[in-house]
Amino acid sequence: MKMNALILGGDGYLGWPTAMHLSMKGHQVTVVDNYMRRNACTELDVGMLYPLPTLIERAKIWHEKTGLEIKVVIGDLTEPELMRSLFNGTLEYQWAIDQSYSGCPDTVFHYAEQPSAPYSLLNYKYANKTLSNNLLVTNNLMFALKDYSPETHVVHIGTMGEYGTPDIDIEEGWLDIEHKGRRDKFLFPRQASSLYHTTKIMDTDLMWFCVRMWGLRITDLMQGPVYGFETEESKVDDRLKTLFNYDEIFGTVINRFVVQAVSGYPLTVYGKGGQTRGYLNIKDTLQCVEKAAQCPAKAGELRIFNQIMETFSVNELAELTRKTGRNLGYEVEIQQLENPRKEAEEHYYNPTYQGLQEIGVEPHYLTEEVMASMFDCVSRYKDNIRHDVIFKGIKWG
Ligand code: USQ
Repeated sequence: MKMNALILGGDGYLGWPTAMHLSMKGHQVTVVDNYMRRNACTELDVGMLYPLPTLIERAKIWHEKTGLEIKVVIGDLTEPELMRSLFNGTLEYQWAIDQSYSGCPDTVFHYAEQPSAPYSLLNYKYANKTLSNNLLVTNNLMFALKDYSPETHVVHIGTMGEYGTPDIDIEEGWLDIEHKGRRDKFLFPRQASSLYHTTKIMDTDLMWFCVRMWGLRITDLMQGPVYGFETEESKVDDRLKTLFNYDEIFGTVINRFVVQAVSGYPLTVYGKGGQTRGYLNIKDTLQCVEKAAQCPAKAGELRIFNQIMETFSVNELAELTRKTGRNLGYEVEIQQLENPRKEAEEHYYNPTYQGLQEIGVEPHYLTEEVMASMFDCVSRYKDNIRHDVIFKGIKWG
């Protein structure tokens, strides 16, 4: 069934690849973004691996190469009227072949959030930006749905970091509890280790309230750190590759390690390196959101999946990077830095993550071959790599 898909945060690391992926599958796609991420990268001078065309330029390139249309709206979704215009048809597209309103979306992919834990703890101003952006966008979305389109299914990107690292197995979102002889089901206990992750907990609570009050249908995907940047659709034209950060603020650990290895910077293992997380290839993010959209949550359901494919400790990732690099002729060193974050460095970690595979997701795993292809891609941009942005030691405390 063809979707009318609205992607909030369509310029981001995951939003743009999702837009191309759904467009290629024949779905109608509209993207909205205010360039928050790009502007933050410019403001904080973090650098990117390669320059990026604007969202409008990317939509034009996509159209030239495939004949397909991704409609573009540039604007700030913390403005309630902009959010509402997407559902009541009063919006203006900044770029579209056909300027007529696509109609009320049947699926919203909600990525429009400040995604970095270090950014959220730079100082109180960035903390405020993270809180206000993430919560206002979600709240504006909830009210727009209630008022115009309660049947629309929302696929929201949450984070595994909502759960923290408890000393018990992590379930998929919910936990059955027996207390003094009675049983009930609750959201799995959550305890984030950054302010950014805390906004995601607040998102979940907000969405759960709106599901209970207004019968909305929402899938919340608890995603782990994502790696990679090439997808099937980015092969259409090199300029369509997603943005790629390797700096301390916006880069995620696997992407950072590959860049560090290619450029001769010792791998930055924080603390003891026993921190274990669930990881996934960017190609699997696309599969997960698509499969979740194809079998939507029911009205009045907050459905939660843990969106990871395998777990690694930081030390295991560093070792894999060193091994892959050495086999490709790079001299890769590992350094243990004093951990700038407040997090457990040795801990129990046993999350459940069957749900997405049960609805048809087929995992790509992080093998040496997969990592070697990342080395290959990153090495093409070796001259752009800036060592000064790799580690500044943004502290939690
Ligand atoms: N780490 C290092 N060295 C580095 C960078 C990171 O040892 O150079 C460690 C961190 O201390 C942490 C782990 O690697 O223990 C993962 O760090 P990360 O920066 O890759 O990921 P994180 O800050 O947790 O956030 C990322 C995304 C975020 C997403 C989250 C999923 O930026 O949007 O929600 O991954 S999760 O980690 O499961 O919460």
